[in-house]
Amino acid sequence: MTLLCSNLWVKAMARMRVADVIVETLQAAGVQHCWGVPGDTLNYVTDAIRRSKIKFVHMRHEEAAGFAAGAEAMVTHNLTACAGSCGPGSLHFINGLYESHRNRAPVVLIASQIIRDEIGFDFPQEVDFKRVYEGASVFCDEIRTAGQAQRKTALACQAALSKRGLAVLVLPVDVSKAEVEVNEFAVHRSYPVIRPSDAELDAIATTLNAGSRIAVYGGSGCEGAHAEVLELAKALKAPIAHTSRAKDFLEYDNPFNVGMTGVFGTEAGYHALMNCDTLLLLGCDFAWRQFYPSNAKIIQVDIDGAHLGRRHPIDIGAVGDVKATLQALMPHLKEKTDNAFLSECLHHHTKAVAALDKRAKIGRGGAIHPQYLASLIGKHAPKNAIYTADGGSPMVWLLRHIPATGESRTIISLSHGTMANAMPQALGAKKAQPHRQVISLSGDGGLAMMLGDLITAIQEDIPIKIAVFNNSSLGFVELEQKVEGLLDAYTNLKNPDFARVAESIGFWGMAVDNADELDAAVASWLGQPGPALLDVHVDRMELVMPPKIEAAQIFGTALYSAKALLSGRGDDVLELLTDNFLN
Ligand SMILES: Cc1ncc(C[n+]2csc(CCOP(=O)(O)OP(=O)(O)O)c2C)c(N)n1
Ligand SMILES: [Mg+2]
Repeated sequence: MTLLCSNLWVKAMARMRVADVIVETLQAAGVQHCWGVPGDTLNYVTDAIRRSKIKFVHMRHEEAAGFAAGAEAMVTHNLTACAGSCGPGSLHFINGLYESHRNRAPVVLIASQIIRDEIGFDFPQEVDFKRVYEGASVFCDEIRTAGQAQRKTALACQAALSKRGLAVLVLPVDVSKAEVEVNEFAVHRSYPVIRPSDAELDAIATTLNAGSRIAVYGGSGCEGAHAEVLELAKALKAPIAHTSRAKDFLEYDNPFNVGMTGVFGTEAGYHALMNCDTLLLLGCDFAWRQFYPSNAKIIQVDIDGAHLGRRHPIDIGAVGDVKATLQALMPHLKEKTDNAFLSECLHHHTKAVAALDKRAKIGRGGAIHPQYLASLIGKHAPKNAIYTADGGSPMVWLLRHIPATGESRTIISLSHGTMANAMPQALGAKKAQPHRQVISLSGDGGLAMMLGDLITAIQEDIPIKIAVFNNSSLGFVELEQKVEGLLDAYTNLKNPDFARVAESIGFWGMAVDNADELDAAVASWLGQPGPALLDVHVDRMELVMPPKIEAAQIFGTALYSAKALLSGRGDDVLELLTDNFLN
């Protein structure tokens, strides 16, 4: 399919300003928004955008723009753009775009640059963007002449869409200002169906048919393959564990679901993987090697051959799209009758869910467990809500306590693990899909880090909903330090009244510290027509327990307790123990 709009064809051989050529090529490739902050070397580009159908979303910090663009691309599966001025302007995007790139979001950054004549002489605001962005992109190149502009822009879009990630176009201002004859380079999208060879399918089927305790571990490659994965699990009597990234695609309507493993998971997911005799990895690139079994036969199917066997040694590796592969594989599988392993795993799952649910309620002395807040948000949000959550503990509460519905979408920082992603990602998702409720689960540390772009929600009229998990702490780090047996340090947060800060910006704002009022407060916050922020004073001492508590971690907590007692922080120890172990 050729996406280049027909007016560009008509204009063939006509002369146009390079900035216009670039903008029209992006528009023809499906870009609807360009996120950024204007300035100096970008002026011809923003002027071209002003006259195009692309909307420029004027942000307060480029990092937030990078997060927002990535979220837009993730929810729409379409190309999005960012643009920045030279030097610090285009440098500021780096963390937001790193996050987006590692989420495999197709985003193009126009990093405008000083004039070509001055490059290489330490000119004011000179930054070598190729060196900065090469490690976080699928394409990174400078448009060296006006004649290259359309061809290189099309190439950048092509790379972002087909290799799935960030493409950076470095654009010297004298090039963007120049005029050039338009030609015919366009962007093409292809949707191939890829599956392993017949011989590979035979080998996979033989191994699965020989297994008796089979587990499926599904990753984000299972998007769109819910029915096929469940059909396979039914035939093989196999529990399905999923990665955090696959929550939206596998958790809902799934009688074989045993949840996640890893630090964010539960014992049920962990048990299924560690105790199977045959493990089928489907579109799953889970990084933590200690959570793979050492005594099982492992089969891995992935669309990217470079992922095969990169986390753990495997017995069979095959390249394929999960849906197409399973459709081709099913006729080769013998239906199993023994469901003992499946029942055992499902029993673990029921127990694990009950243990999680126990924390999702009002705590001792009226404490608001963050899990309770998360579950109330899930209760009051519409079925097709989009959730974002900050790196730190909010993303754990989202993953564990807000069930996927099949229509909901979860955006969190998994591969990159950044703070402060949630609110700007919510801006991106809401701008892209204004008809859906978009809810940011923000940490108090995370929100403060990108606070300036609250203003964008007002200025650009993006009615997001923000819940602040306000524990007056960099809680996740405080926990890490305690588990290591260290005394926690530098994690205290002296916060402003976030509800009043938000109100002064133009948000609806409310603070809650009484657990009995929380249910009604969540309902009223989500019912607001405009941007709204709910600042909830949650319990600080909430352990994010890994599924299997290692001896070292118990030891570490004990060591912390001893140190804390010796340094006169006995109350801390008591709180930690009563809150997490004596409930
Ligand atoms: C940009 C960035 N800086 C620092 C870190 C290290 N880090 C991970 S979680 C965290 C604390 C998050 O605090 P908050 O947003 O308040 O969430 P909480 O864990 O308290 O719920 C920090 C400092 C990081 N991951 N990313
Ligand atoms: Mg916090």
